Amino acid sequence: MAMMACPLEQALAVMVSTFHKYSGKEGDKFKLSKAELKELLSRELPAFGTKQMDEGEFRRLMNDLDHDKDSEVDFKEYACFLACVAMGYNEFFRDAQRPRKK
Ligand SMILES: [Ca+2]
Repeated sequence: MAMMACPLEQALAVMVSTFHKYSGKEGDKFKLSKAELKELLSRELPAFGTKQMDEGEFRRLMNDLDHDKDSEVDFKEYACFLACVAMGYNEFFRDAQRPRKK
């Protein structure tokens, strides 16, 4: 597939395929359960720090992501979360590029 040569398209495809890699494990095939979300975060987004997250923090994160309160994270909720993470990265890079006193 020629289109896969473009990094941004590749990144979007990875976003989608990563969701399905975990959402299909148990329960609703198209939603992430709490356990699936936890596994996805710790394996695919280790920089996010879920390893150091305690149960309460993880529950709060899950609660924040689960906008429609069905106790699962659907693709839309996951996509919103990744957009938030991307915005966090953006701020990080922007701050890192700012001239700093040495
Ligand atoms: Ca939900």
